[in-house]
Amino acid sequence: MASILLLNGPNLNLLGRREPEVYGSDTLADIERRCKDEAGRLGHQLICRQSNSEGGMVDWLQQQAPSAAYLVINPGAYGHTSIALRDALLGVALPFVEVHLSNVHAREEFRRSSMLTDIAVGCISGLGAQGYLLALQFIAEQLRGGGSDGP
Ligand code: CA2
Repeated sequence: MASILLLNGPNLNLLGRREPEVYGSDTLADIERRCKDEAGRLGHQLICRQSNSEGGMVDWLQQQAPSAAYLVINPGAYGHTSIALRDALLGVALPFVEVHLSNVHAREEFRRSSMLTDIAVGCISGLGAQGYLLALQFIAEQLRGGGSDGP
């Protein structure tokens, strides 16, 4: 059994309460519960965190990464802007999958650029909350010893 981290960034605590047409109607608690269930079904432990602050995300990654095998991160808007988050991910050297609920390529131009995608193992965007579950299934396959569809 491995520990997998799930980190959600700024404003994702508002999920389910506003903009359901963009981000779906699940709350963050709903998503975290489904992800924990899925991780358990796959034989792993999932540790969840949401932070509205860049420093809070960096601190949590530095604390948790040494005992974790993989990370799923929805960096929220910091994915488009944060060199600090990029540096933290490079610094902890934890493989990660970047998830976005919405299709960032079908929205405003500024959402198309990412500070993280080129250092991620992969990125899922636009599949709603299912994106987190697909990321966990991919990670479980990687932890099992490779998988045929991975890098
Ligand atoms: O699609 C995603 O998951 C995003 O990471 C969400 C971020 C956005 O800045 C990224 O470009 C794409 C925004 C999260 C805001 O979440 C809210 C949820 C409900 C109501 C208002 C905001």
